[in-house]
Amino acid sequence: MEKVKFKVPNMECKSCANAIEKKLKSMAGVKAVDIDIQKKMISIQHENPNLCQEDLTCAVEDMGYKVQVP
Ligand SMILES: [Cu+2]
Repeated sequence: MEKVKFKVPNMECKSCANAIEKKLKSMAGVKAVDIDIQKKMISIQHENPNLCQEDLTCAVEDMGYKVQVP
């Protein structure tokens, strides 16, 4: 299982988080998406060897959010 973690500074509320979670969970191999709105952190667990961190961050950026990779 691969773990990917990044920050989305302009994710402000529950509906943003829900939309992002739904999008990420629709991607192949994504098993779990954990979002901390207070810390604006997203943790993803997936088991798709072809899925790289950029695929995940780009999907979030395409929705109009900014992404910071620690
Ligand atoms: Cu929002």
